[in-house]
Amino acid sequence: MNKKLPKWWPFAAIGLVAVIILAGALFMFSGKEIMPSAGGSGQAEELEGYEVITIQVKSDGFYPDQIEVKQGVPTKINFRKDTSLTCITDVVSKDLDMLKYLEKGDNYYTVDTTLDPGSYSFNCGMYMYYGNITVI
Ligand SMILES: [Cu+2]
Repeated sequence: MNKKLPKWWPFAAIGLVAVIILAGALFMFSGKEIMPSAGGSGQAEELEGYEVITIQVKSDGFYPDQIEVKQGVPTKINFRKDTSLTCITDVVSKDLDMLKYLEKGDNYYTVDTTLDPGSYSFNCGMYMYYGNITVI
């Protein structure tokens, strides 16, 4: 009990704890990355009763970049982002007054059912890639 520990003991203990925490953090981080795209945002989206149109967000734009939405039909657009290797971090639409940050995975945008028929354009936050929603 009274046996003296070496002077450096507290530092060794702190170092050991730091290593354990770091290893734990790394493990959790990699675990998250490995997990098969669990949606990213986590929260389950209510899709019941909605028409869902998926637009893939890729490194070189939106696929497809032209979609049609029927007026009055509850519709959600899923901006599906399967890669981080794209500069498209958000979708912007002046026409729709929309600004949406894109998480990795599914990103649902609910279309206003009262939109007038017509053409509504959207683009990436950098105004590099464009797409169009036609309400019919
Ligand atoms: Cu860009």
